[in-house]
Amino acid sequence: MSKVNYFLTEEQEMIVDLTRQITEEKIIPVRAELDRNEEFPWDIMKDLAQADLFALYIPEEYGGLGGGTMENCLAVEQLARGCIAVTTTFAASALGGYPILLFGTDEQKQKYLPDVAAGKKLVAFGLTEANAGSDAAGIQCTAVEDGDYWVLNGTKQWITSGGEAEIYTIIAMTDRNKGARGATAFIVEKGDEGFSFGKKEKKMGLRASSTRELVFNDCRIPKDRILGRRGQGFIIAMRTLDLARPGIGAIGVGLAQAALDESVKYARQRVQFGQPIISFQAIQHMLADMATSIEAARALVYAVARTIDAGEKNFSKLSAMAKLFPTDVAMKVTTDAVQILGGYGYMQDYPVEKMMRDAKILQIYEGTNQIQRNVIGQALNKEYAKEG
Ligand code: COS
Repeated sequence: MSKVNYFLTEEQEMIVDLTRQITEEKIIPVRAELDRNEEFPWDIMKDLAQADLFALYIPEEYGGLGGGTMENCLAVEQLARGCIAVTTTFAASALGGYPILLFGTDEQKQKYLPDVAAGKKLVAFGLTEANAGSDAAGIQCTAVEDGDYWVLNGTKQWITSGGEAEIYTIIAMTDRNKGARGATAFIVEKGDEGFSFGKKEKKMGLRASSTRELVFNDCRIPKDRILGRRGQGFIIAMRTLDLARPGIGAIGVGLAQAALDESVKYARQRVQFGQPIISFQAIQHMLADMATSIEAARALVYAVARTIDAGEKNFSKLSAMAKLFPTDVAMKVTTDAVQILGGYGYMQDYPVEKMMRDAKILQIYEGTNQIQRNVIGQALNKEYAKEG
């Protein structure tokens, strides 16, 4: 098979091989059942922990492997070829861990990251609320100082791995009248007084991942659980999302690739009008567009991931592009895959039905694709203003 040479290092090739193997042996055989039963993939999380994959993005001094965005993208791309509900559960722990990694004190990193790296504890990221989705600065959950404690009140909605994770990075308002500058980030632990979980959501796709409400009812946490400075919470959330979004793009690439693989296999063996349907130009052109857009998406994700790892500080626009394009590609490609498989594609007997249901979330979570376009558009406006 002719492949683009992305000049991966030996270590990166090993990550691809390892995650590919886990996908084939552990994820693909159970994905339909996990989806049907809406079952949290604990067994697979244990396999990923055993393979040291939770350690990928964490620095060595905190028990990690010291990998970067590129390594993370390579891993999730391969896992996403199997099931993006499983992959999202894995990736959400990195999303939850980034605020600690980026803004935690050395003590906080020592306390939390080794268990996260070992896969003993999952982390969840809590920003979204019922009335604050795209408008992330509109959160209403509050945190008030009370002696040696912070007291949290309010709810967070649609939190990935809610109830299953042990550690939660939460953004709450400490100064309501200051808007985005009035938010602060905190670490909350499962079992903290006044912290409980709401109902598990029923979803169109991504059904093996747990999506729940977090409820803070006079939740008291020690003062030293603040992340960064008071008022820095919105920036922490934005920087976290900037770092995580290329990973969502990589999940889109993996999912789209899996849908293309199924489509080519099917088109080669499905006979209509006396010949395999791949011999019809209508099908060939669809497959050609699918393959070309996937390769373009992959190249973009890898290029942005490498730019981030090379130390670029100002990457919000690039990161938004690396989320936007591949996830739109994933929606289009999985929809076309169902079309190529026709009636069979619409049935649960083939995996493309789940792939199309799952793909939709990629255009919504970690910032809708409309928000990504806003981020890109606003960055362009600023950049060209600077150039005069
Ligand atoms: N990195 C660092 N700082 C950032 C930033 C970033 N990526 N994005 C914004 N900021 C800063 C701005 O510079 C501004 O700082 P000053 O007050 O010092 O000027 C402040 O944060 C507020 O920025 P802005 O006015 O652009 O905020 P908005 O309320 O307009 O919101 C969007 C900006 C829409 C981009 C933001 O709310 C967003 O990303 N929404 C989507 C949220 C999301 O992804 N949710 C998914 C759920 S989490 S899985």
